[in-house]
Amino acid sequence: MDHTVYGTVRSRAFRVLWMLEELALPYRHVPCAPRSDALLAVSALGKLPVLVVDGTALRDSTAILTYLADHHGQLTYPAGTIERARQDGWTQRILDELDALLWTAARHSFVLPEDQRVPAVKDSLRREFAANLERLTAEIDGPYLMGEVMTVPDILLCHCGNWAVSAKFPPAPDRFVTYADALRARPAYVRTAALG
Ligand SMILES: N[C@@H](CCC(=O)N[C@@H](CS)C(=O)NCC(=O)O)C(=O)O
Repeated sequence: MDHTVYGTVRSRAFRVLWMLEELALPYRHVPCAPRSDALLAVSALGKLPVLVVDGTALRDSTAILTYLADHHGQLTYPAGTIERARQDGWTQRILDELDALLWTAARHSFVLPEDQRVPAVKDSLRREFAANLERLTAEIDGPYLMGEVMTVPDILLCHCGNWAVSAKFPPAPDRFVTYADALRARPAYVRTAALG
């Protein structure tokens, strides 16, 4: 299968690139910006990331990771199992409790037109993020989120941890740093980070 990833390493495209590296799949990388001509040519929505698989454009980093995991039977529990229901619960929680707060902070920092930004909201977002991450960290089974098996939500969680550092959110709990550092030491992660 032919894979082309649209989006810079500094965007949520990192998640897709890391997943492809974990699966040792060959891919082409187009490190474009949101709403760039290269991106609009494959997806009128203009949001990153997009993965084009044999000519079909797939949107949304979580949907793309889930497709790749299911298709290759790796980094996931099989669909329809109780473990998979728990895994999907983690995925949705990370999106609700971490990704959404980071994205709202980004919107009020540089995404929205300046006259629509409310910078004061960021203090509240940072506090909520810190409380959510602390509660979530206490529930990490270790060494991965769900114990011995690395799954899609580990990629999402580690990426949100990275994003929080670059967004100058409060420092993560020590236990989270240990968890994320082990993921960051994986050869597939190191290869992905080197793309930037
Ligand atoms: N839930 C989507 C969010 C996609 C998204 O908002 N991507 C950002 C870059 S990381 C973007 O393209 N923003 C441009 C915009 O919102 O117009 C995903 O995970 O792929």
